[in-house]
Amino acid sequence: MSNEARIAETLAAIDAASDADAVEAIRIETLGKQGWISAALKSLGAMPPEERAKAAPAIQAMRQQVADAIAAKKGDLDEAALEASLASETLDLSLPAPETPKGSVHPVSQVMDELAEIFADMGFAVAAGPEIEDDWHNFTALNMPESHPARAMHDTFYFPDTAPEGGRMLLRTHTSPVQVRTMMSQGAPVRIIAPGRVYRSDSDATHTPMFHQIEGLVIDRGIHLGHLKWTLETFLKAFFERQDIVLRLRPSYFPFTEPSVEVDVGFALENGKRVLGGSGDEPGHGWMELLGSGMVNRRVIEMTGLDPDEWQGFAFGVGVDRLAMLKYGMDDLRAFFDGDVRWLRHYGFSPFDQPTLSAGVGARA
Ligand code: 2NL
Repeated sequence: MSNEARIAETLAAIDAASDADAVEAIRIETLGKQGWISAALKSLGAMPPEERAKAAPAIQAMRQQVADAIAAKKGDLDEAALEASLASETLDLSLPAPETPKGSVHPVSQVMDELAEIFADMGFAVAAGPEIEDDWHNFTALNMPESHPARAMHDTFYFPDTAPEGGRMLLRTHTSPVQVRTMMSQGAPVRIIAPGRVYRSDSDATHTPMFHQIEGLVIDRGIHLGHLKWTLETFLKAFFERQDIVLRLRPSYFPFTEPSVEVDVGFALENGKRVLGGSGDEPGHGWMELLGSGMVNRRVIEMTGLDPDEWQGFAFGVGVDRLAMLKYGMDDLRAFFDGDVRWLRHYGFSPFDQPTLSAGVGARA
């Protein structure tokens, strides 16, 4: 068969090929290592120069013709395959996408965020400080000297080492040392809340060795009990999202405040459950102890380097875990720190549900 006839046959076969495999088989027969066009090209090498110059253009042209035809056919087949899949496959955009796993916010974090939001609106900054403290900042500066009986009440976790200045190191038993540090470093006036972890060697159904506290401190000129009462009332109404919260202030004792005031809130019993709101003196109502507070003891103001005749203040402390339990109806404190994700799924809050005063400070279910 002449080369021309073979080429015509090859081009017809390429044209007739129905898939990529058939085209590939033709390529191997012609342009592959053992292909007949490759062999013809190789045979040029054995020819004398004049003969090669005469024969080469026709063979090169054959090679080019076949290569072009194969490339064109492959392009056609690819395009046809794409058309076919576009025609047969469908993408259902109405199907819901697989859900992205979302984390949730721990109730303690949720309540701390709510408190920060409420107090920010009253001009309070959030202060933080070390959880490993020294004796002086945790006790002495708060009017609890070495021998003070109130130190024993705190069930303190002590470290074996002592601070460079000689005081013992401990896990803070309250966040008050944060306030002491703030008064000393920034001076007066002060308007802060100090939320955080605190530690006491205590463990039963209502006490965990680590718990969360938030303390508030205002130091300014002419601060009196009225400011304390208004601040706590405004805070509790915003936090519990009820305007009918009624407070009862009772005399109490803390070494760091004088006078000291225990604050109770009125509640009603509804179906055996305590619901905050209304006076505790109404029939069927009661008072529940909620937090401790008072006017900052002048000895504390003095020890932080301020003049107690110029600066006065109030302070309060409240358990964050307890606030969370009251607001969101959790009944077991220990579950807060078990790390059981089933509990978190039940009580955890959406990270996208940020507390704001305008949209409501409480988490929506
Ligand atoms: C409670 C009582 C309280 C304070 C904390 C405080 C802090 C400074 C000065 C004076 Cl720097 N007082 N804090 C005052 C009164 C009570 O906490 O029962 N907390 C759960």
